[in-house]
Amino acid sequence: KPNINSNIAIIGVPLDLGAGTRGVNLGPDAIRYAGVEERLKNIGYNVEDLGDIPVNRSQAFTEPNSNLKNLNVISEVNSLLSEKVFSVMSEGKFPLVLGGDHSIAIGTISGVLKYKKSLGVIWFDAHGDINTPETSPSGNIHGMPVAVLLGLGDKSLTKIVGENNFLKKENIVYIGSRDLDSGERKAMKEQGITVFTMHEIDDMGIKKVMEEAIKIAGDNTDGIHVSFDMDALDPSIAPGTGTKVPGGMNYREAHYALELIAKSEKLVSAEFVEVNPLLDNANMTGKAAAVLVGSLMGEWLI
Ligand code: EXY
Ligand code: MN
Ligand code: MN
Ligand code: MN
Repeated sequence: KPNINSNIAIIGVPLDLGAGTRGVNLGPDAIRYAGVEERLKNIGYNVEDLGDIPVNRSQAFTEPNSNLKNLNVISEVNSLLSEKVFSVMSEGKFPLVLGGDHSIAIGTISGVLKYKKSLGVIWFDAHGDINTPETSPSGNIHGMPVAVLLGLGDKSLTKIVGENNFLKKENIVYIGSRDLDSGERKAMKEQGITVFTMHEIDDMGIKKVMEEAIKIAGDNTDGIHVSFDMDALDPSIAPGTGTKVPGGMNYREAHYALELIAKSEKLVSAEFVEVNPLLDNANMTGKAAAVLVGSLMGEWLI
């Protein structure tokens, strides 16, 4: 095993209200049924599954034309998740969060930030997820978590992170981007965030990209969090996700990228999101997530 905390706590977040397409709430069980826990136990981790964060759907879809759809339920779920992640880390465990739509990164990462003040984040995604309610073309909050973590956007979301607790823009790095909105490009430029799009992966190769990404997220920080949106992968290997974009990372690029993070020995927490079994083919995407977790946690080491 690489030098990663050997006690893992799995937290499921069956939330799809941040997405425009239904069904990603079934993602945590899809990853569980793909055998993620057994995989980790086989390589020597102690794993406990803490079950799911409750999602109260009775208040959902009351404001379909809002530019912050389902804000109330999403804030509530993320507050609970943030507290859960913080308490898991305080108990000396590694939080492995299974989504759910990507809005749950607000809860996961804010929880980690309460424990590791200076955190680096590697964000694998076809998208930027850095819209604000003003720039969002959809009002879907899964397109906004990075903005919230940097302190931008609606108060009821940024307050979950906390005034003095925001992620630092120099500590986040994107991998696999290929579908950015114009407001997102502007925000990324203004903030000076490092973005390795698919072009850079083609150009530099995934090894070089990851070496730089691990430097940005890992040097002078208290550790690295991996936020892995399954739509970073090419849709041919991960069809079960709601916002597919052609031309994504191939199988070995994704695995090798996560293996290099394992090797860095800086990993402190992770989340895998946007698995939608309703759009999938025999749980291909849930299985892909479970196997990627293995690579991130050092399953490839002999
Ligand atoms: N950028 C688009 C929006 O904000 O609506 C699409 C966002 C998709 C977000 C997916 C989960 O990464
Ligand atoms: Mn995303
Ligand atoms: Mn995405
Ligand atoms: Mn986007």
